[in-house]
Amino acid sequence: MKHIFSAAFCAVLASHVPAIQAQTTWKLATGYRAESFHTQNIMQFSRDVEQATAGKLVIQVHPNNTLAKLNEVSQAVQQGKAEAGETIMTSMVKEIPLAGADSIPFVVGSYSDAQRLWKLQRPGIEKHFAERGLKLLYAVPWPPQGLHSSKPIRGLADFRGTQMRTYNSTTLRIAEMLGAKPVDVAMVDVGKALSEGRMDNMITSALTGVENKVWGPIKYYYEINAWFPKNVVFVSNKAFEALKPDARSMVLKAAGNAELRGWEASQALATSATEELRANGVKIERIPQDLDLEIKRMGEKFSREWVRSVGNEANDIFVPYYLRP
Ligand code: PCA
Repeated sequence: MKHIFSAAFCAVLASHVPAIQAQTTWKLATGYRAESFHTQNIMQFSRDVEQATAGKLVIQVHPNNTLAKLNEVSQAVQQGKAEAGETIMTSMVKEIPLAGADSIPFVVGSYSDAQRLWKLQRPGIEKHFAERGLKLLYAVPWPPQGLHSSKPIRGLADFRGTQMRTYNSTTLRIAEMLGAKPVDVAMVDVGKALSEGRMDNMITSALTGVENKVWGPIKYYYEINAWFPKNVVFVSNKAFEALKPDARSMVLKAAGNAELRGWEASQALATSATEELRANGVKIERIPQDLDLEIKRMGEKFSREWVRSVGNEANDIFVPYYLRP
């Protein structure tokens, strides 16, 4: 009886072979670790898509710069090396200056500000992505960017000549403004760079500090809430358009859910990561008021430079951003 059942089962399977052959696989490249909350969210997105499409669309996640380096992910997708990808949006500022709105210091001070900015920025970003053959799926912010340092920071002079870790052209410009020596270190190499004495300080989230176990070399963390950079997940238009319409809408629905889930996770981690730094002996301090004013002034200078270089598109998002409560 068991035998007959399995024979029948095999016959059913065999009759489904054409459907199995119609399976599509997308490779998704990211420069962040598999354990990162962004990557975990992508993996959930991939499972949701697989389930919704009954296995017809499989998204294979290639984390940790294995398929393409973080700053090259968008080119890799444009060139067809991967169908989909995730990168930090500011890694695309050279091609898409509007993406730089994500790391202008002291414009966005909370998750609700970050939501407002994203709503205003999204149509322009979608347009620029489309011009490059990319379809934007969703974006999720990192927790707010704070200052990690091996030495206490009491004034601007404490940055001068220090080795400041940078992760994109904006953090590079900020290091220059502070008179520090910029050192480009990928997120996944921060722990190594610290133990080798290649960096003294960095502006990034408390979470990135936790994920790289920076305690030891890093002794101070200042919650300056400088900006909320977003990671963006996208697919090549060609791969997206090759799907049947129902699968396309399933992908977009799963992407919408991934965006909501990601923003919630980011916000929860913003608090827990700072507490974890503290529990591991990092001193959580406030920067002195006059230094706070000075770096805010520097932020304004940076914004002016940015608005001037981007032009109308920058005004299109910042005028309504500042006018609406
Ligand atoms: N972590 C990433 C980008 C922003 C963040 O919080 C990094 O440090 O590279």
